[in-house]
Amino acid sequence: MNSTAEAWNDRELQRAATLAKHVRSIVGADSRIFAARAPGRVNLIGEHTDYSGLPVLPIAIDRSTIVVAAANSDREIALSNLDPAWPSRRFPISKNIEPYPTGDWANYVKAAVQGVIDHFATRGHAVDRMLGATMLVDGRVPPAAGLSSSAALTVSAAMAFMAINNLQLDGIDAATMVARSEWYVGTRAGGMDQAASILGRRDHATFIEFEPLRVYPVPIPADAAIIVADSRQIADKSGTVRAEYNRRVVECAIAARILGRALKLDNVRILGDVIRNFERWNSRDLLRVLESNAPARLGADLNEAAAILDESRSALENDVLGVGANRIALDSNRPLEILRRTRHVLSETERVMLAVEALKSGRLREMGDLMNESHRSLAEDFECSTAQLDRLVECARRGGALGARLTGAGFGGSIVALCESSTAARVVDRLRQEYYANLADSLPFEESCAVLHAGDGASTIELAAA
Ligand code: NG1
Repeated sequence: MNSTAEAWNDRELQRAATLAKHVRSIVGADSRIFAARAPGRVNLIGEHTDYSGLPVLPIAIDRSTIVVAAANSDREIALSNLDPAWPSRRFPISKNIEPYPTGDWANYVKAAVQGVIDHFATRGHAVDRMLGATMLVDGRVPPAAGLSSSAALTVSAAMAFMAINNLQLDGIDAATMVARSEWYVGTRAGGMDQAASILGRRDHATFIEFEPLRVYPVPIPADAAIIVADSRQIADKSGTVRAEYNRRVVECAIAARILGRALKLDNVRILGDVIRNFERWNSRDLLRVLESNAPARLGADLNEAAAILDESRSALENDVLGVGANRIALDSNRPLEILRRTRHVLSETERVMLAVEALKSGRLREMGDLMNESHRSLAEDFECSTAQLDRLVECARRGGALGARLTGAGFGGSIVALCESSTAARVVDRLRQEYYANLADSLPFEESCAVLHAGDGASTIELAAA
């Protein structure tokens, strides 16, 4: 993983120095101090595809979380945050770290530490020899806005904990290790956020493939500008949004199994497993197979799905809902939308492949069209847009954006818009006048809507003694 200071700008180095001063005042001036920075991300295209093991095209953004850490002798993580809204926490290092109640910010750090422990314990490192850490966090990725502040926190905390314990991993292994960290907090997320945060590259989008994880940087044309605008509708991952998200994970998994059975493929769990069996495929043909083997909607009690798959319902439940504390609870009053969700995921995958080519050859208009189509598909088939997100997207397009779409899980959060650099100011202005001017809150506009740049992925440095 990147361990040079190149990825740090002066402001970030300054932030790290400020954090280090606080940490030294706790642990003493002689301690070795490490600083890990991890950026948030914005996804250009490839939404709700990662947990099906299908590709995405995000950028790491130039907004980051920094964790400064020093070893302590208590075998504990003593955690605090520069922002007093996030209370200090302290927890012991152990093989199985119990999560705090749902919604506690420190669960992301617990997830990170647990991820590192799991990874290295299975490779012969004794957990009872791992050192504790005093950690101070400064997060500048806006939370609940679709910019993956949670991945920025998890990645920076994992890297800081690794640095304290002199544990090393390359970027791909680190991204694989932390990919599942959101599972700890109950969201069945794919690995996009962590991979983008770790493996992003300045001025490039990152084409990410899963299983196995592979990344390819795609240069962003110099005349392109990327605008991110927060709807200010909170997409709170610890409540209903998590239930909606996990529901879609289940819908996609059931569709994959039905396709796998219909096509006589072995070991299919996710839609990516289906596609990896074919050198060439297209969404239309696969949707036809799905349509002729299952109704478009299935009962949420999984009886019908189990009958189609010729499996016992309890085995299917254990497979797709999971077992234990984080088992997904489905609202049984609504049917599972098998066909529409699959139509989104497969067509989105086709769009991602086209988007990579469009971006590579500087065809911004085509890239914009693909983003518009992605939004339509997310709104109509995946049903994860909201009236606010739709309005923001419309405003951006009216202002001259070549394309605009919701980014992240949706159900609130942000949109991303692509435009020519020369039109960026006009688009931002339009959003200000048509969307933000009508909002009742008094949050500064600049915090919600900005031109963002693709920045470097995460890295760790050791800070010189005071
Ligand atoms: P956001 O909403 O930005 O956190 C979520 C998932 C991603 C991906 C997108 C949808 C989490 C932490 N991340 O992103 O893995 O599935 O939704 O493409 O849930």
